[in-house]
Amino acid sequence: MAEAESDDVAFMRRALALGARGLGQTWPNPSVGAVVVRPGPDGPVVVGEGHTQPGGRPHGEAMAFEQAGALAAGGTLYVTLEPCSHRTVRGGTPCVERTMRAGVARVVSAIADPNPMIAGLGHAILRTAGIEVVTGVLAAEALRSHRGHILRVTQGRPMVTFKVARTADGYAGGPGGTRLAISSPEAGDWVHRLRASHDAIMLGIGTVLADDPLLTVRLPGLEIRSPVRVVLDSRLRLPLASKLVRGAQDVPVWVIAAEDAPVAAEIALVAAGCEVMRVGRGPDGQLDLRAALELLALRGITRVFSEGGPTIGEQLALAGLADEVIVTTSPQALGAQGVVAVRPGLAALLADPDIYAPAESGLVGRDSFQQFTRIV
Ligand code: AOF
Ligand code: ZN
Repeated sequence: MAEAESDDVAFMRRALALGARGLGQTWPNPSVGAVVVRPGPDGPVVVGEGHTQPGGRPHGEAMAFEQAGALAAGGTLYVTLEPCSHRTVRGGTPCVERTMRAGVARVVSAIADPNPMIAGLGHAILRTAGIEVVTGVLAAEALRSHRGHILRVTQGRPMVTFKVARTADGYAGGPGGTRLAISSPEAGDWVHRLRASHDAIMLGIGTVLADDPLLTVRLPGLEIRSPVRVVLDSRLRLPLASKLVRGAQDVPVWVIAAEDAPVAAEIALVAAGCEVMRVGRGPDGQLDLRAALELLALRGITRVFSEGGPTIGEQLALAGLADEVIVTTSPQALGAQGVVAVRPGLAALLADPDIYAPAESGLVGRDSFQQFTRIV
C-alpha cells in the first residue's frame, strides 16, 4: 500500500494543481499556486487558495490571502514559488509583506525564485520576521511547473515544448510530405488544452504555406486563452491572405525573419497587424533558433509550444532547446514510406537517460502519447 502523504505534501500538491491552471495566462510572470490552511478540530482546513491571475497580477498569495481574510492568522501558507520580496512600478505589496500582515506562523514553499530581485530574499525576510519557513516540498514538480519562468530569468529564453504526431509506423507526413490526418478528435481537444497552457505557439512558414492553420484554441470557454502565434519565416513569405494574418487583430501574430528579408514584406505584414522581428542566421543558414527564443523571452514569453514538424523538433533538441517532448502515436499505420516523425537525432536524445526522462504517458482517445522531460 502506498504510504499516506504528509499534510505538507498534500497541500503543496493542491497548490501546484492551482498554479497549473494559470499556465499560459500569466506571462511574463510564473503561475504560482497558493493555499492557506489553519488548524481545525479534525486537522488542518483550507481557508484560502488562489493562483497568479492572467497578465501576472495579482499574485497567487494575494488571491489566497484575500479569500482567507482574518482566518489566515496562525495558519500555514503553501506556495509553489518563493514569495516575492520586491516592489516594482507595476507591482503592489510584495507577497512577503502580505504574508507577515496576514499573521501566518509557517510558510511551506516549494522552491526559491531565481529572479535576481528575489533569489532567497523572500524566504530570508519571512524567517527574520519569525515565521517558520520550510522549503523543498515537491521541489521537482515545482521546478517543472515554473520551468519557463526559471529559464527566462536564468538563461534569457523561454521553455519549449515540442509535440509531434505519428502514425503507428512512425510517420508524421505522407510520401513526399503530403499532409496526414493522424490524430483522433479526442487528441485534438487535448492538443488545444496543451496550446492553452503555453504563452506562444511557434511554427515554421512551411507549415503555414502547406496548411494555412489558425492555431487558436477552439475549446468552449478557452477561446480567449489563445497564445501568441509565432511564425519562423526567414524570408517573410507569410501570405497576407493567410488565416493567421487575417486574425492578427484578435490573436497576436509575431513573425521572426532573417535580417535580409525584404522590408516591403515587413511593412505589409505590420500594416496587417502583425509584429515583425529579425534575428541572424545560424551556421546552417537557418534562422538562429536560440536567438529567436531570446527575442520571445525579452518580450515576456516563458512557455513556447512548437508543433513545427520533425525537422524543427530535431533542431530544437540538438540545440538543447526542447525542454519537453510529446510524441503521440495513432493506431493506424501509413503503410508506405512517409516523413519520419521522430528524426534520428531526436530519437537518440530521447533514448539517452542522461538527457531525457520519460514523464507522463497514456491514452487520448485512440492515440497513445508519451511525454519526455529534458534533464537539466
Ligand atoms: C509571487 N507570486 O504569484 C508570482 C510571482 O512584475 P511583478 O511585480 O508582478 O513581479 C513579477 C515577479 O514576481 C516574477 O518575475 C517572479 O519572479 C515573481 N512572480 N511571485 O510571489 C506570484 N507570479
Ligand atoms: Zn508576489
